[in-house]
Amino acid sequence: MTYGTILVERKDRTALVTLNRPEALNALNLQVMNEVVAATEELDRDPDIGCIVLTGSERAFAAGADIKEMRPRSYMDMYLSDWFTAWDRLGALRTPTVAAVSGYALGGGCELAMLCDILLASDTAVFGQPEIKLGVIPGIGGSQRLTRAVGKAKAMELCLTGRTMDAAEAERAGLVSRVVPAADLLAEALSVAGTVAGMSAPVAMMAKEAVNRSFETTLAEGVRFERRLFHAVFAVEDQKEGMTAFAEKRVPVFGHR
Ligand code: CO8
Repeated sequence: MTYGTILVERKDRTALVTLNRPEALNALNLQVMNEVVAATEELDRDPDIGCIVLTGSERAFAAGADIKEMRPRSYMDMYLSDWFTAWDRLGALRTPTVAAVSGYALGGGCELAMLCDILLASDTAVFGQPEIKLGVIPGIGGSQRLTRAVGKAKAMELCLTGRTMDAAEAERAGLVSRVVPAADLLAEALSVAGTVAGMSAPVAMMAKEAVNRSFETTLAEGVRFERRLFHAVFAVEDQKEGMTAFAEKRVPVFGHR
């Protein structure tokens, strides 16, 4: 399938989805949303894909939702179309995802990065929720996910003043897992994705599900959920393979369902 605003490439068990609207710094319009969701859901259904990397350009991961597209909309347009609700489906993918962020990740761009499971940043990355400067607020989960990621103090300041964070501050605050030089970002993201894709696919899905559950529930319920999943991995052949390979001092070969 070909798309107008994204590029999709596959390499071994990983897939790379690149936002490709350079003229608008990858601003997220409806077409981008529909294409990213369609492409990633197709990849999610593909048993040969074990991890998906989402990236933009060196200048911009995404400079936010498309302001020009939103500007004339009425309340009824937004409410009745449930504007941007499809982005939730990206967060619901079962295949692990990696955001490789270089340059601007503002507004919806920051929210898009936070919808991914692992967030790697280049040293040029800039994060923020500057919607307030446009007279609006975050609308793809930014007020919730940023607060969970960096805490109330910083999230409140970013959402109320529109101030942005550079990569070093984002790493200190816990928003990103690592910062790498811009020239190495994609290779590093694909390497991380390759590592994840080399694990047992069902077990990686369970690990992802368990970590994500921590955002939704109490500690006691989350630990209980984790324990039930932990018990469940003993029904996956890859558990035998992983532990047998350790005992036999060899590299495990996963892929047993
Ligand atoms: N939307 C539309 N077009 C954009 C956007 C955007 N978010 N960002 C940049 N562009 C366009 C510019 O208009 C410009 O186009 P043109 O050449 O036709 O004028 C082109 O991209 C290049 O941009 P600049 O010339 O502005 O480049 P600079 O290097 O001077 O500045 C910035 C880069 C600082 C990133 C600047 O472009 C900027 O401030 N962009 C807007 C950032 C922003 O406010 N993002 C938040 C948007 S609102 C949002 O994301 C809400 C999400 C929730 C919605 C949910 C609804 C339910």
